[in-house]
Amino acid sequence: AASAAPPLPSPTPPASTAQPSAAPPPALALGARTHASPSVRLLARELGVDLTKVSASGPNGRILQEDVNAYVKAVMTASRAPAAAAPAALGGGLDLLPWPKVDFAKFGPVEVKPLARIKKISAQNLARNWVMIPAVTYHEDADITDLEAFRVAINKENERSGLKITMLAFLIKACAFALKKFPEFNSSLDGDNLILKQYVHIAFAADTPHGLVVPVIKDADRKTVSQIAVESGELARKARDGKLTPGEMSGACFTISSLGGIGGTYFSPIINAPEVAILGVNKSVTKPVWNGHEFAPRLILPLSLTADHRVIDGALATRFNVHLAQLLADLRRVLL
Ligand code: CAO
Repeated sequence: AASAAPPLPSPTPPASTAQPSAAPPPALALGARTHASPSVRLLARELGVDLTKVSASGPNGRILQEDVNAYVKAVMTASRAPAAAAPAALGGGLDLLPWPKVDFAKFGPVEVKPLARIKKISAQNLARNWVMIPAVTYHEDADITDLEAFRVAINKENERSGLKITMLAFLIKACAFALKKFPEFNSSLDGDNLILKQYVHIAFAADTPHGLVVPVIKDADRKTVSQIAVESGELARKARDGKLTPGEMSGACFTISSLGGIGGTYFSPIINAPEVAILGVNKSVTKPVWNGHEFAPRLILPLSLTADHRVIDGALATRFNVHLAQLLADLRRVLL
């Protein structure tokens, strides 16, 4: 299940409120470019600092010399802290074996291809989220027969205007509604506190030639499905062109990772910390469903919800899933 994850690639803009205070400052959001003067770049090179991991405090996101110094200081502090706080021998550390070093060329020809910058940042976020979040994935099927018929009819009506409503837009709207009903899903852990957000910003994973990025639809609860369709289309286009700004990739409360245009049945997306849940969606298929008298063909959308068990237990997660499936089965429920 982990293999398909990523969502979220957690291309998580890493500003996690749950990070220990000794941790290095948050890195740049995915897609951001580093701005720094030649002297600061030289200093970073001398100290072996990767500028993409340094928080900028200068104008227009420029990285200053003191930012590099602060980063180095934080790394040094963090590297001492865990040893003192949680010695591996006491079970607090992961105490993992080193990564296997294999000379693959001994077994046949190979090609070495450096990871793209987005993939490198995603990898670090994913690894942290994978080991730090006790996550469980819950599956549900939503009957979207009527919703898809409605979507097709509306798109036909709007053919001339060019407005195309996607299933993703309906999913974002339904999730926004469900997040308001289940506020724990719209929260973040901050130490012993749960931060409940009174805004509903929903991110969606967008596949691009450079890697996965996660643009955010702000205030999705206050937008119409048409507005969400237009905005998500524009954000996905910007993502593909590598033009998303850090602001367009930050502030998310919840993420949707839709593989519906590709296929699949179910998967286990990785939560994008400091969010507490993520919804994975695969391709809808027509299945025979017993209606009490006979098997009827229904269009079924597979949902995979991964939730942080520290905040959301199995009963709550299943209630959320059932509610979401009911909304998608009959979106008139959002009017109630
Ligand atoms: N079931 C069946 N068909 C679906 C579907 C679903 N759940 N979701 C989309 N489709 C269809 C669409 O209707 C569209 O068909 P038409 O061209 O006939 O209208 C086709 O699949 C392509 O859709 P799409 O995926 O390009 O568009 P979208 O609006 O649904 O999604 C976006 C936009 C940005 C989410 C998508 O382009 C993308 O990048 N998806 C990948 C995300 C990803 O990689 N997630 C995994 C992260 S974990 O590693």
